[in-house]
Amino acid sequence: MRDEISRALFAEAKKIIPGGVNSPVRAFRSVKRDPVFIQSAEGAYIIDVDGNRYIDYVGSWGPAILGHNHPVVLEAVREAAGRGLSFGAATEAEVRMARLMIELVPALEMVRMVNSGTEATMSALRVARGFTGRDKIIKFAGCYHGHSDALLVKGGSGLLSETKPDSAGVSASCAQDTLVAQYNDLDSVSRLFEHNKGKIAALIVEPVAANMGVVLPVDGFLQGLREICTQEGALLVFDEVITGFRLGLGGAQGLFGIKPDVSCFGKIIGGGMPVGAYGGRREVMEMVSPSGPVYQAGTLSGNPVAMAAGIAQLSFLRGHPELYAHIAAMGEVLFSGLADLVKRKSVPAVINTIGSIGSLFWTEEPVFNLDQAMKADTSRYAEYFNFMLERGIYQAPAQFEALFVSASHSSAEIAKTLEAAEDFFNTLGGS
Ligand code: HOZ
Repeated sequence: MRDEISRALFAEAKKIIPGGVNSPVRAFRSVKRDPVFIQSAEGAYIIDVDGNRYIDYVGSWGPAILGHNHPVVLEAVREAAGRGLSFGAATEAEVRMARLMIELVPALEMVRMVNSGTEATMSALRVARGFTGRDKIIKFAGCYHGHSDALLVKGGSGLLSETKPDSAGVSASCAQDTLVAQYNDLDSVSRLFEHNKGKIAALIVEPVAANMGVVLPVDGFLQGLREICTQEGALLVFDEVITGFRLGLGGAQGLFGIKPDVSCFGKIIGGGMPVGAYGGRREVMEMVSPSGPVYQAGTLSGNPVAMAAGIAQLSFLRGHPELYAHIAAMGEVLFSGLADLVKRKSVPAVINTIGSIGSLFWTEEPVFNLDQAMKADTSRYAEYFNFMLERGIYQAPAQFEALFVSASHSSAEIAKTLEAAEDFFNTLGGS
């Protein structure tokens, strides 16, 4: 695999961009090699600046659910861009987008567009505090909700490749109201509520965790959270930045039949453009300025080109519900194929999957929370990643991330991926 141009770009980037990248996981540090720089993408493939072509299981970390550069999304972007890139004023597209999301997600009565998942979760919690008049929030170890100060406590994603899952630069006062529970452990949640009676504004959760690798909620976990929050007068906030419009049009909340008070979205709803959104019960959302006293604003919020991309992608998904069956079927072939291989080759790994997302953890024990995820052998993941990359398979460059299958992946790509994985497993000297 050629990588001269990527290497040269990285050398230059490191001089002028912190770590050479604009988001830490992209630096490939945890897979112990320099990153490849991407030049273009089409369907299920991405192509780097050295001309290497890979089957892509990152999909821009989720947005590319239809595959890269889907013609419908691309055309909508071109058309909107022709009419102006940004107005900083209200547009019809924002109304259409809000209407579309409200029609598709039953728990949404009102929605506010922002520019990223980080903004969505940060704003959702501010609203929860404004609504309840309480300060504290609960999050789960290993769940990642973007990089706002109060949420960079025991975070997932890139933080798990750092020395500790917290960030420098977050003041003690910002973090003191963030309480941390164990994923899939309702007792740990109840204890926090007991010790902080009447003080907890909201509990935020990834209904399927996908930033410590994919970790599924055990039976009754999400329902239990719903009940505790209702009982304690706290808002239940679902971070559906990854699962929204991926696990079906209704997201994880539709799949598991839970109605959160507030939901956060990003990634897919922007069709590849920077978009986030938060929404929920009318009485809660009416707290947001200028309806109510909770301030939140943005020059590029509801940007017309971004709205066009999001509307095109969501409308296409709504018009083609069979796509969900297709991506879930492709996910099933991939992840059950990997699970079969793991068993057949006696490889020390477990597969966690739901629909079109999944993770292979290099550990033999089941993974239901961060402690179990952290037992994974990250050096083995690095070897696996590098082997697969050489074979033209682009996976998440870190153990604690998800793999994403898109509507553009076909059996041919999955078969090639499984073949490469089998060859890697053979190098491990199993049966
Ligand atoms: N936080 C993303 C993974 N969960 C990575 C974002 C990026 O590097 O683009």
